[in-house]
Amino acid sequence: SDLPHLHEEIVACRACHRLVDWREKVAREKRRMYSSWTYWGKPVPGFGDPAARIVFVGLAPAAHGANRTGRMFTGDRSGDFLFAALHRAGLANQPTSTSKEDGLALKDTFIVAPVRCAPPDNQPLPEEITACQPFLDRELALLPHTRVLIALGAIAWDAVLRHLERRGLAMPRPRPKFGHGACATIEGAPLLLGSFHVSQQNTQTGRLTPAMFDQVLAVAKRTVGF
Ligand code: DU
Ligand code: SF4
Repeated sequence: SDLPHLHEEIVACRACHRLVDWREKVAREKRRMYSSWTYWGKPVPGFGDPAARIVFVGLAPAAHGANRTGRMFTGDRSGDFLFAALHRAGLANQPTSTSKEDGLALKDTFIVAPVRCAPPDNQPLPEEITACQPFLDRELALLPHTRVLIALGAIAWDAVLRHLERRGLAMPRPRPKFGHGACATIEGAPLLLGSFHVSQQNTQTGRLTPAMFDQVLAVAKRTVGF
């Protein structure tokens, strides 16, 4: 299969009943400021440059962000932080991301997530992460130029490690531990970098600053020679 076919399959998925109910309820009820929008209300496929060497792994769509716009990190505060940083780094052609039709293009960069449907309280259940893992595995397998994986948060980090194990790679012992700035070299795998997630909870409290995020991007760019 190729990326467009995988994306069609992802968008049609209804496997997790709790998440299907939630994503569709949010899409029906909307937020007042987005009342003129027809919410996406479906699973969100990956986005970016199919030849990317740098691949971000997020968490899950935000209820009024990607669940509204249909594109990863598009239309919410997390995306404001992320795309501004990608633009500073030369990895995006513009610093903002508001809708699928806004002209945004990523360069050498792709964004995926371990969970494709918006979860209540931004918290997927373990069985939902498990149910969605095959989409992550398949999408990462369709990005053959990947040289750096950047996990945004511990859930992404763990999903990437599971993905690499499923690919048959030997996991170092002890198992690489997530942290901001963590770096795991696994034989036969892209370099794995950890960053705190770009959520408001981190960026508005100073737990994750633009400078801290730029540092991770700098390591990624240096690794691929961008
Ligand atoms: O159909 P397409 O031109 O391959 O692009 C589909 C979609 O992917 C478009 O919305 C921009 C994005 N994209 C990107 O961000 N970076 C690329 O290098 C190529 C495509
Ligand atoms: Fe399907 Fe993943 Fe959404 Fe669950 S989270 S319904 S597996 S797309």
